[in-house]
Amino acid sequence: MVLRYLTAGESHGRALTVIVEGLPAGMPVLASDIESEMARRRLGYGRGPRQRFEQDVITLVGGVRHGRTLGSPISIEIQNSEWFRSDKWHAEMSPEPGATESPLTQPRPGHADLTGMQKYGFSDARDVLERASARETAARVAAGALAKLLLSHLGVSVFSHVIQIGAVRATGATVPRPEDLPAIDASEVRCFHTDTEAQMIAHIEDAARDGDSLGGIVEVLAYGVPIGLGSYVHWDRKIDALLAQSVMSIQAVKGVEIGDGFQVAGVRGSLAHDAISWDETGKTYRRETMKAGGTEGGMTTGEPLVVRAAMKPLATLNRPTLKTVDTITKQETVSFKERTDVTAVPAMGVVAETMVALVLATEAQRKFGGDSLAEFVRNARAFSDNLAL
Ligand code: EPS
Repeated sequence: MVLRYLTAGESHGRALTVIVEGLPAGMPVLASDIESEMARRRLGYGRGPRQRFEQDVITLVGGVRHGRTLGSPISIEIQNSEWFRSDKWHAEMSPEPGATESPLTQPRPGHADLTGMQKYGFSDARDVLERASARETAARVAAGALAKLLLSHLGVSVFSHVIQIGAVRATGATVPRPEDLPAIDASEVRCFHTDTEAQMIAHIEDAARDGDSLGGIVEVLAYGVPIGLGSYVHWDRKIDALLAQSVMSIQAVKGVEIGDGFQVAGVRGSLAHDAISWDETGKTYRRETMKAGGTEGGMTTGEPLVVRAAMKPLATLNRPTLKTVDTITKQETVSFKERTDVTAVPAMGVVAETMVALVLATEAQRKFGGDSLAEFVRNARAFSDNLAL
């Protein structure tokens, strides 16, 4: 059984839910393991007021007994603190028959609003935006926390750092390692190269002052990845394709790069590839550089995985200036105002880690199988201890 998961719930509804199926039995899990990952997603300078009160308290509804997975589907509920703070949303989001008194009819350019209304036949953009909202990523991170726990038993660490916010790009060339994660999380913009941190914060403050928003780029790194996850034999088994799809599915992500994907497109072949050498001490092959981002031919090479994600500036603006049309009057107007973040790039990094971890855990299970954690780990060890070359 490979890992699969499904999320449900709306941003201002009562709760989000996620069901994760396919984790082996016998894996230790604590609610606090999941909550601490979810707390990381709320980090980051430039987030809106909601992050100050969303608690992301979870209830493990099924699949875990006495602190260990049962091998059955794991069900997690994440209450939306917003719902319990006041009854403001109870009528607006009620599942009972009724109608809103204030439909949103000025769709935001760049958001799912207009096309979602056309596609599903809605006259209120709220019917779209409640599910299109990035609040849903809280549920993904809960699932990703389980994937990370599974991967930790293979010695795999997945983490991220911010390399660009708006026009400010981090300049450092050192690639962070898993032990650098506490320092990255301690940075207000989750930036490893802290010399650009102050500039990034000032850039966010400038945008906030103008009621505007900023995008940016994050880099996800995974160390300790087993050799041979994914395959070259079919388009839909290639690990780079699976990673690209998963990371691209994150709200507002418009670009995904594996390794130096876009940069190597501009250099000669003699300079574009990672030379192979033999490490006699570790009795293993090494790639001398990281240009391919840890994948060749749709398979992981065992080298660190590098996945970058570019996020567009959020389509919701605190001072709406984007031109749109009112869907009732068809008159020109500006998009409706919603409480919003100035930037969510640091949080998106945590979500991107999640998506990478979910792909790696799924593919590790596909390769190594096993119904119990012990069997899964034994199978993975047997493979790496008996590599043919
Ligand atoms: C979001 C808009 C904001 C963010 C929200 C995502 O919510 P609200 O409109 O209620 O202020 O805070 O993110 C979260 C709630 C979260 O937990 O990440 C959007 O439109 O995508």
